[in-house]
Amino acid sequence: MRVLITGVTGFVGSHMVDYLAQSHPEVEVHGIRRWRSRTENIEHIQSGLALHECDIRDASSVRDVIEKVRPDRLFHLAAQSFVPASWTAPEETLTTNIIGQLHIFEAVRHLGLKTRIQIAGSSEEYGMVYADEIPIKETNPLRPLSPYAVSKVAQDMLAYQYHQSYGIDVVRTRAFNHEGPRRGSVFVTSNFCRQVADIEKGRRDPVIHVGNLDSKRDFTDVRDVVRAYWLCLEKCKSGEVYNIGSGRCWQIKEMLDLILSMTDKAIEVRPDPTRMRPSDVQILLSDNTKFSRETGWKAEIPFETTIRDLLQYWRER
Ligand code: A2R
Repeated sequence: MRVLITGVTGFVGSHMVDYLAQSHPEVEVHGIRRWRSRTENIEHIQSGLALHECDIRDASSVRDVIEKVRPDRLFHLAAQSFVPASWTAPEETLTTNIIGQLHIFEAVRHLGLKTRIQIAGSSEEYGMVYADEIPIKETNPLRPLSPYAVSKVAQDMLAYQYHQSYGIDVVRTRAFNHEGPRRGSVFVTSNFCRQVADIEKGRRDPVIHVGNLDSKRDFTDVRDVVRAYWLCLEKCKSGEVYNIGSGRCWQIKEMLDLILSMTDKAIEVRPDPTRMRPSDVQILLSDNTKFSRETGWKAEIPFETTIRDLLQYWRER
């Protein structure tokens, strides 16, 4: 079986390669990277990954790679993935995420391939969620609150439409927060861990700068998430959408306290207005019943382990 991973140099993509190497070594793994992509997340992978140069915003480059690889399965993980950046660069976010995906579908369609495609949507699609809608089911209205969230809703709907109109074999996922080693330092868990590691190394004063600590998130270890993505393409129904999340909620403040409990340093917590989002989602908690029922998946890695591994990752850098 040939698998193509877009976004293989990213956080999730690199863990997907690790998962395949460990649990499905028979799979032939291909990935795309841009010529300027940072490759630090995949530098530990010595063999078993074929890299192809491709920018998903460029239709011909996408078509060339898909024609060359002719993948049986495709994990579409490439994206402008950072919510705050979508406020400052909305056009780039929408183009990369929506048009990039369109190029993949068009290539598969015109080449007449039977590729099974996983689309990485996000809990951000739900956006504005009311108290009586928690935990969030797939049937919940989508009320996106950022350009990033809008791009993910569009990816989701485009996948639905290409399945309905052309029979493209696609499974849509809406993953809730996923964390672990290699998480970009712009994301909250990783950012806090990095600040603590820097304080431990004496690189900064013992002050941690934080944004909104009140919001609540459903955190899942990235290693559980990539296993879920694999199961999606193994077992899930074409055209369907699935929430992927642990179903456990942590307040950002609790997460910060957990990180602070793992260091010997006395650290002051200081609010930073620049870290507040224009409109933040107060609570995101998944109802993962649909996915668990169809695949038997459940999150296995405790959040404490995820945070410990993430902190260790920054300590070693
Ligand atoms: O920016 P790069 O060259 O380092 O590669 C990133 C890739 N990517 C692209 N690849 C090809 N053409 C593009 N125009 C393009 N723009 C971005 O997507 C990187 O390899 C990956 C994104 O990695 P992360 O930012 O670490 O995202 P993460 O957390 O792995 O998220 C995976 C998926 C995304 O669809 C998220 O929106 C979703 O899960 O939550």
